[in-house]
Amino acid sequence: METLDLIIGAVVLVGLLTAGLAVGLVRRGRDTARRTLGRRPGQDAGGSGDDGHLPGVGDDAEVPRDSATRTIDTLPAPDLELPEEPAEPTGPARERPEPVAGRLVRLRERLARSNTALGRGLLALLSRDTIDEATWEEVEDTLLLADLGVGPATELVDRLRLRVRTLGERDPQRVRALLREELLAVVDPSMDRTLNTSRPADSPGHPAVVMVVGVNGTGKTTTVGKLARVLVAENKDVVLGAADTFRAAAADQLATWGERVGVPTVRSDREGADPASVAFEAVKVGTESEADVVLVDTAGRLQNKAGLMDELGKVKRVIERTTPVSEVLLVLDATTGQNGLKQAAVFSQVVDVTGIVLTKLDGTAKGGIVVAVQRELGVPVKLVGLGEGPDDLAPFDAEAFVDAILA
Ligand SMILES: Nc1nc2c(ncn2[C@@H]2O[C@H](COP(=O)(O)OP(=O)(O)OP(=O)(O)O)[C@@H](O)[C@H]2O)c(=O)[nH]1
Ligand SMILES: [Mg+2]
Repeated sequence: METLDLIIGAVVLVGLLTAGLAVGLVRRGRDTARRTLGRRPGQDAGGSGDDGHLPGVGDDAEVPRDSATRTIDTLPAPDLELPEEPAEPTGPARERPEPVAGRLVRLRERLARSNTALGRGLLALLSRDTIDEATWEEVEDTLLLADLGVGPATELVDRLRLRVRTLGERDPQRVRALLREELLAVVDPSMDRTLNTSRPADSPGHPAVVMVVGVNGTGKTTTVGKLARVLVAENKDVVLGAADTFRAAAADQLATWGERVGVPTVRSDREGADPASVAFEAVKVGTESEADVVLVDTAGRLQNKAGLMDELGKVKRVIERTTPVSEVLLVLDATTGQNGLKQAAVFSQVVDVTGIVLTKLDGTAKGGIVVAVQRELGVPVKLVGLGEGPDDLAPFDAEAFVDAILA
């Protein structure tokens, strides 16, 4: 009897030990699987309570170990190629400018915000049951209010009159299509709006030079900064020239734009230095460093200050002792309306403007100025400023512009 008791006791003990071992193995395996699957890149492989899962019913707390079973010295060295130490950053972190391609969408949104009133107004007038003389006058007034200018407004009204008369059925779709066509014609999609920033073929070894001119506060420096970013996004090497030597702050403002995208700024350390020599030096630095483009910012000046306008002419002539100027961009503030046109004409006489940059188009419903200024100068609008943000500059596109107005 005693022997039997002993045998039964031994069997029960062995049974319990086996069951305990089996349960322990299953749990361990489950925990290992969770740790492996649940780990996110960069997460601690030890799963020290931060491995993305909460303990469930039946999970044991891990028994803390007071000493490591293996030290780092006893672990075999992994056979890995370590990446080289990154170089110490020397300046402020470089920004990555937005690619130019996606900007058109934003152009449309920003323009639409302030210019749809024009489109809606015109569509409403042209969709009236009867269009009489008074209606046509209203159409013309709407165009003039949007700064289209007298010439283009009269021309557009005449064309619309003719076409509406022969249109027959005036359903909204047809009226819209007709208006789109006629607006597009006055904005002129045939103008070449390419910005010439390629190294000049007729001046080998030299960078393209872009001069930026205009009256005070129109957005010249901002435009140079934004344009530098556009060019950097296109992988071009850029040098900035701070030929606004009136105030040291002007060169600082420009240099800050440059630093953000790793572009050097050539400047004078003396306030009131000769802007032409700064521009000359910038082109020299650009040539020596084999840059693609040199952007020259100039001081704001009123078109009726003869001395200052002469100085601007000199800046251009001095640059051209080295290499031709590829582009002279006149920056106009769209909110100043017809006033800007008078300035534009005088600047054009002095420096032969090749393209217009219309800034602050985000803050005005007077988008018609695009048409007026192109007519006045015979020079295309090449870029538009649509805000104070660093990438709020977009290439102008006639179709996108008209579509934004009629949005
Ligand atoms: N909303 C808006 N503001 C702009 C735009 N472009 C420039 N600005 C603002 O206009 C102001 C003047 O810009 P600047 O670039 O300093 O003008 P500037 O022509 O260099 O001025 P001066 O050198 O003093 O003649 C700044 O506050 C800019 O942020 C634009 O497209 N939209
Ligand atoms: Mg400036």
